[in-house]
Amino acid sequence: MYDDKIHANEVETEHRFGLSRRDFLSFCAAMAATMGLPKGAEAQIAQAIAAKQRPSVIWLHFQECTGCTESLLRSEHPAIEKLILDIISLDYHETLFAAAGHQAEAARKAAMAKHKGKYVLVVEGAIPVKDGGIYCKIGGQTALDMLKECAADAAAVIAIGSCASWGGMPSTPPNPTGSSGVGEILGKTVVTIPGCPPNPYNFLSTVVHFLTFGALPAIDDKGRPKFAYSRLIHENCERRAHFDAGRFAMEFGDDGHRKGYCLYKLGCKGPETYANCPSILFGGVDNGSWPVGTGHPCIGCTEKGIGFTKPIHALAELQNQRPPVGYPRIVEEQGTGASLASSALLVGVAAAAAGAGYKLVGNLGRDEDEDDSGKQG
Ligand code: FSX
Ligand code: SF4
Ligand code: F3S
Repeated sequence: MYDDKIHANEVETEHRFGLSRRDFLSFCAAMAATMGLPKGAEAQIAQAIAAKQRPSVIWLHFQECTGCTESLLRSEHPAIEKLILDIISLDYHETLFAAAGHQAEAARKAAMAKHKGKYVLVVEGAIPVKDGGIYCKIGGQTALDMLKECAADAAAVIAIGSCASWGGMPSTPPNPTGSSGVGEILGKTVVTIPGCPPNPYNFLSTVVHFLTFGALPAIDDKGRPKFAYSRLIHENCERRAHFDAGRFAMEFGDDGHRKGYCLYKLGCKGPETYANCPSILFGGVDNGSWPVGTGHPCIGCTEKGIGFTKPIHALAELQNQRPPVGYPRIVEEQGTGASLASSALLVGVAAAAAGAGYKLVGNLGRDEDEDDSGKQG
């Protein structure tokens, strides 16, 4: 239950976050739902945030486009400035820092010394390792050295974005600078939040989990939080009914594309990509969207070996490809091998998803007068 102590702090909390108590609790409930936590966890989250134990965060930027930070700046629940000022203590961030040059580097070193063993290190961008790492330097120091230095005394390391997770876009073959992910350089498992850009709610949820439980969330064998990366895009896609029925867009802008047909024949990698994009959307669950929702095939940006790596075939080749049989069934979880196909279980899964606040989207583009015989695969 909502704790008395927090209740007493209600006015202060409203003041701190610029949120009403109701909105603050809604935010906590949304975080709990995103992480798939049991009922009651929202109260723990509210307590942890209200207790003002702000973890020190040092945020490094290497080879990247700053899209990770940009996507975080577009999060709404709460807005980034609330996150920065009230949930974490952002002690070093090159993009958002007013300080520059020696002043900024001094702030980083001071934060590292003051919070030794306790700070959270967030890394955005890949790290070039070729030729001693000379292809990315900050303040005269290679990214490689800076990463190792900052990771040595961190309580936890989070790699945000596909670049930091496994090399991402800068590692696109032939990868001339040897762009690599944080985990492979440090030689240990770090929490990765891949995506180009990653969904800001997955990052927020990971930080809130650390704040609430003093530990990072359960991860898969690629370091990704299971709460966000256990399901295939293909499982929750609003175009899935069209895939199953063999209705495909064959060209951008054609009749099938306008009707919201499946994008598989335009190169969609949703059937082999694990992420929660269709469930939590970008820009907010209420009015947000996601790549496939806007008509662009998923390029598999969360998956090493798919995003920025697998060749995008010529359209003619894609149009002729036949959906392979044997894709994991719709309620199969990553790595479990479980196959739960009965309709009763499907109904249960849908109900659970709805209970968790996930938006279940319907059969997009199915107009009354729609011609089902349209483009067929
Ligand atoms: Fe950019 Fe981040 Fe892509 Fe990389 O996101 S959105 S290139 S994952 O490191 O800034
Ligand atoms: Fe699957 Fe992509 Fe088609 Fe959606 S658009 S049903 S993810 S292949
Ligand atoms: Fe990336 Fe595909 Fe989601 S391209 S953002 S994993 S829909």
